[in-house]
Amino acid sequence: MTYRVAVVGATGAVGREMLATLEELEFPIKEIYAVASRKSLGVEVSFKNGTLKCEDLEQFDFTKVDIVLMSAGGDVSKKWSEKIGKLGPIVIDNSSAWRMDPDVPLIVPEVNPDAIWDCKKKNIIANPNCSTIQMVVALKPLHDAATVKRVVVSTYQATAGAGKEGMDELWDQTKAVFVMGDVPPKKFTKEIAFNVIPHIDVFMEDGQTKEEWKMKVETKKILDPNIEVFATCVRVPVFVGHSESINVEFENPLDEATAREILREAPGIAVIDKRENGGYVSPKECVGEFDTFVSRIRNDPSVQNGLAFWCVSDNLRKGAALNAVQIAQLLDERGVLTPVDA
Ligand code: 2RA
Repeated sequence: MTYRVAVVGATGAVGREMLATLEELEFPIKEIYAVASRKSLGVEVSFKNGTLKCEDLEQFDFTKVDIVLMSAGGDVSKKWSEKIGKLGPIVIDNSSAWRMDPDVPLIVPEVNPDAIWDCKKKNIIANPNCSTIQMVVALKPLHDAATVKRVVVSTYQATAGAGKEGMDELWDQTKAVFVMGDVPPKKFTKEIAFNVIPHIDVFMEDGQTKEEWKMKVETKKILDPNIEVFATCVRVPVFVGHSESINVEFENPLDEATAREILREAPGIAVIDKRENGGYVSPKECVGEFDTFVSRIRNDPSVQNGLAFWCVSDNLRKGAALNAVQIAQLLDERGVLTPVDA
């Protein structure tokens, strides 16, 4: 069984990773199309041993595909996803546009695969925010074992989360320091080179940022509405790979050795946790990897049934493209779609 797939936003950092991930996971493709805004018309993007020429989103005939992997930002998704869904294909959208819509499932395949059938309401599935995905992949097996009550998380988010422009700003400002030049902040609110910025996405009325709010509401929707989450999201001068320091309070006792064993067995997780120099994973080592890495697992005696750990993942892969392609695999495995040659 093979599928006709369109990648919308194919020239962006995540769009390119989506194409690379479809190829690496050998997703069963009958036809593949690269789609982008008119300004990218004709731009070539790599796929397998060749290239695909980008087609214009406004002109593309979506009735000829089964699955649309969409990574073109919230405004484009709001304008297009519902229209495309009505034409027949299932849209897997990487933006925040549909995540909290009650008629749109928000899916991390290791956590809530059964929500896949809810996609039939609008033919849209939302891909969660990158910082939420890696956290819920790690929390899920621990929640099954001891019931998570409350999570306090601080993130260390790479510039790739702000797209190619974010990475370029880090690169240009870093180079400028050595030639005594000046590259003023554009994508970020302060200089990102040799700095950290405790601000991602817009501020909300209560003082939290939208990125912090997303971690809370998305965790509730994906994993359990009873879990309380308090997040502080920080941009750091890293190109790719988000890191998180996660403190969890459980309903029931869970010691660090048991937690380590549970995480070792959990899907999508690799535990690297040696208490010695370098016996943990930093963002540089997770680039291009599919797993979410967990290190520094410790009991937290400052609270009853407390556990702390460090969690690192490639935000362009599991945090975006890989999770989207795994959702497409789930559609295939569960028989949600009728493929073209069925
Ligand atoms: C960021 N979470 O890192 C965003 C990307 N989805 O800015």
